Amino acid sequence: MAARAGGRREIRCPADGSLVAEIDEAGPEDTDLAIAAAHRAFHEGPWPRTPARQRGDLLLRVADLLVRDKAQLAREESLDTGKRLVESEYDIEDVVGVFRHYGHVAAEHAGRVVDTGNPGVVSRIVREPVGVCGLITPWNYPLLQASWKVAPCLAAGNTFVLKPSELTPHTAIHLVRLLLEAGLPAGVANLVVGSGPHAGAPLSEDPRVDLVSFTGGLATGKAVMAAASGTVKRVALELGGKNPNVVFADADRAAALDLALAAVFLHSGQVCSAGARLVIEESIHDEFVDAVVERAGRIRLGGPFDDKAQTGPLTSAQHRDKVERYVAAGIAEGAVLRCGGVRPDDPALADGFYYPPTVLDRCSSAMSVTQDESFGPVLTVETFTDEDEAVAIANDSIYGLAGAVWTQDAGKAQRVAARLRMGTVWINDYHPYVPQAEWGGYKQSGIGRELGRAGLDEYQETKHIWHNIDPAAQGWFA
Ligand code: TXE
Repeated sequence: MAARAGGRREIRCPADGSLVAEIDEAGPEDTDLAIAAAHRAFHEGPWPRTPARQRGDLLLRVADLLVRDKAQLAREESLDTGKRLVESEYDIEDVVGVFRHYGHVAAEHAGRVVDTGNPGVVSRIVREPVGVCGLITPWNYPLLQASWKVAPCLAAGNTFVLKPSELTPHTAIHLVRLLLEAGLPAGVANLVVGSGPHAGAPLSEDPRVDLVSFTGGLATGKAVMAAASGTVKRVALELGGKNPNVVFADADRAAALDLALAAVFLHSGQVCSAGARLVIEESIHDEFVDAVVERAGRIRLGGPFDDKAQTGPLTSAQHRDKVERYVAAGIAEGAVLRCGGVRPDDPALADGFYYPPTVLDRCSSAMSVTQDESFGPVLTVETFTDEDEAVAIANDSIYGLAGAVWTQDAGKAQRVAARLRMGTVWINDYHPYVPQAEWGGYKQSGIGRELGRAGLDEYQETKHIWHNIDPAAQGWFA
């Protein structure tokens, strides 16, 4: 329905500033209506009481519809984000995988029976939906981040209000249409498209919302958590990271080099798990970093439909300004700029928010560039001389989302992986994930987990039902 708030917002493609669409802008009154609908659907509608197997079947139908609409969805995602079409296509395939996964596991975690030692008692632990969920998602992987929340939320029998980033709403709109086409009852899925402070903030505050799941920046995550405390909501947060990619001298150099570039420059660094800190053994620093710089300098920038482009623009002018300030701060603190660091002068890129792959060498954990998340194509380089120092540098962060270790010594790889305080550790790899495995952060990277079994648990309450089949007076106060 049209937004009551009455505002309009232009969505522009970050690759060239072209107008993608002008859409209604929701405000607090729209979010209020959406929460009311979700609340009604939860307490009066059929969805929470629908057998879990049927809920799973609906998710599998949604997966099929996503496959049917893949080309259109990928195009929408690329126009909103500016990312290469091929990357959007990969993203949609991942989204399909997430819906399939939760479609299959929806009925698997029904609970358990507890042995009370009394055959006259049946004691059961059952899993129930949490209630009305507020789902707030960012602009870097718009549909993928939404799927990580929407699929388990529905599998568990909840209703929701989804608030996608105001910069990238189109695939969320498309997804909600597909949910309805697949047969989701009215009022279960609700969408508000608007700014965080206006359309999003009520989701953390409203007493009718039982859970808020947020993916975005640390500062906003803290605000969401503080606002949610007023009604003691469940809170799930994924707040990004400053992720170390630790390379030992005995690593497979060709693979480590290749993945060190992909770790940080994929999607121009706008990835929560980006390997933005190269932590490298001093003895191979010169050779390895020279090669990184040489290859980073050859990465070709371009828009979504440029077949030769290898990465795209940043999401907005403000975000590019942030990345520029971050690089300037690093240089002022003593980092050595090895490549990038200035906007491209190619006139073909002039209307987009492009920023080149940038390498800052000779950094240390004391610098802001190794501590603050740039969320741009900026690699910092730090060195170590032994295993303990590598671990200490890698863990020297308020974040703990992900990291990698590269070595051909399996014992060393496992020792280091065990000592890294992060939710995901890759050994001799970077970036892969599967929907069966949990994703989330230690420390200030967040609270809770998405994906995997824990990703479903987030959306379930746990109830203990004690059934005394053969009651008898106890005489306690006889
Ligand atoms: O994120 P915000 P921004 C990091 C990255 C980036 C920084 C800021 O470092 O530079 O965050 O990006 C909604 N109540 N990440 O400002 O504000 C907002 O509308 C409720 C990491 O774009 O966190 C959007 O839908 N919602 C990250 C969502 O929050 C609010 C991905 C995320 O926006 C709100 C993106 C409020 N008061 C950025 N204010 C990751 N973890 O992957 C805003 N929002």
